[in-house]
Amino acid sequence: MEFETKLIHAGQAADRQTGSVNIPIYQTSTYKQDAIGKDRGWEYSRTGNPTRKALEDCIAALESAKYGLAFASGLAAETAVLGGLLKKGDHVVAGDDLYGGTYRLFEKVFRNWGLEISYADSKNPASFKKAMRRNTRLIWAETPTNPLLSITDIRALAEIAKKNKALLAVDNTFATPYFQRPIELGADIIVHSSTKYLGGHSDVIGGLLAIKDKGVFEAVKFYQNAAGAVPGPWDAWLTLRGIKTLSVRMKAHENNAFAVAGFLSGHDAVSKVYYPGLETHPGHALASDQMDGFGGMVSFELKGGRRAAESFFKKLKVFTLAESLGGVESLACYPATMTHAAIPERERLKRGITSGLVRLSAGIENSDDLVQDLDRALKF
Ligand code: P1T
Repeated sequence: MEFETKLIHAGQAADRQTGSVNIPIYQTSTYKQDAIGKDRGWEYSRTGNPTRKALEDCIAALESAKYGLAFASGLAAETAVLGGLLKKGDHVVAGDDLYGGTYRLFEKVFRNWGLEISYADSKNPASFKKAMRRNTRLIWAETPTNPLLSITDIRALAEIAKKNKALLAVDNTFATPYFQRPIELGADIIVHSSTKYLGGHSDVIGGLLAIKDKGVFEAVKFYQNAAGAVPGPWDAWLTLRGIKTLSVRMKAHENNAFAVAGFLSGHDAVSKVYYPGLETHPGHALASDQMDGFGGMVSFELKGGRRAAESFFKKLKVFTLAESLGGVESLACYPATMTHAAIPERERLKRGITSGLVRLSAGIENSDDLVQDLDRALKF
């Protein structure tokens, strides 16, 4: 089955009882058992729910994985990977450019649980190799990264992980499986905030995992049931509904991102544009190789720093100043005080998240309206 067809059909056969072409919302917490020890495959909705299962099967198919798991949020999915697979004293190497909430989870939660965590240059596989220790169990990478859109070499990290008997987890939230399927490049675990492009309409919080191997799946599935951060059936259904249009939306997001990145590249008020689709982006060749497109996220640096940013955000009319990304509407974000505020200022600046950095999520509106909005807002 081709990708666009999987979006509509994977995990979503017509309902056996009624023929409903959409998976019903099984809004139930529990299931009748016919006798002691005789259930019909479902016992309690924390453990399993048919609507959630459809979503889990769907993400597995989209990511070329065998197994899928759904969670109440992206961070709940991340927690299940670390909580289900690692124990005190284990070491994680993570890329240094990543969502601020992921950094906070690593630093403020899992470090207290006894995990060792260190960071490597997201752009440089040699830096990951150097950071490996005898007790390294997991490599963690976002690519493209949030918010600087750096590209990490998935094949190279997969090789490093394999040599060291560690697992490679890739956060594929920005690319989505439409543009990138890391398991095909050697990754073991795919992480998604389905709050973003997969859901696609800024109306549901969710997280998904796609997993290659049975043993890894079973450990994380055990954690999912034991810890319990599952999505309700309604949220699972909304996410499935969003996924159906992923291919048409991602093309539109990307077209608009190219228009926006092109406009910003020539602008006097802008000192730097981060978009992997631009030939000037240092990760462009690698992105062209390991991705099928470049996505809908664009970041840029304002020459005028925070004061310019304040004026810029105030003048926007089509872009909305808000956290999150990947919805049909265009959003603009100020990472330093919003999505990456959890990273201490010194660390943030070292990583390139400056007071002039703006992150845009190009929606699927008309590109002329987006460019005109930016043009107006950049007149200081
Ligand atoms: O918000 P949640 O569904 O828990 O997902 C967390 C998460 C994980 N991974 C990446 C790459 C993310 O971007 C996020 C959430 N990010 C934002 C809310 C944001 O505006 O960047």
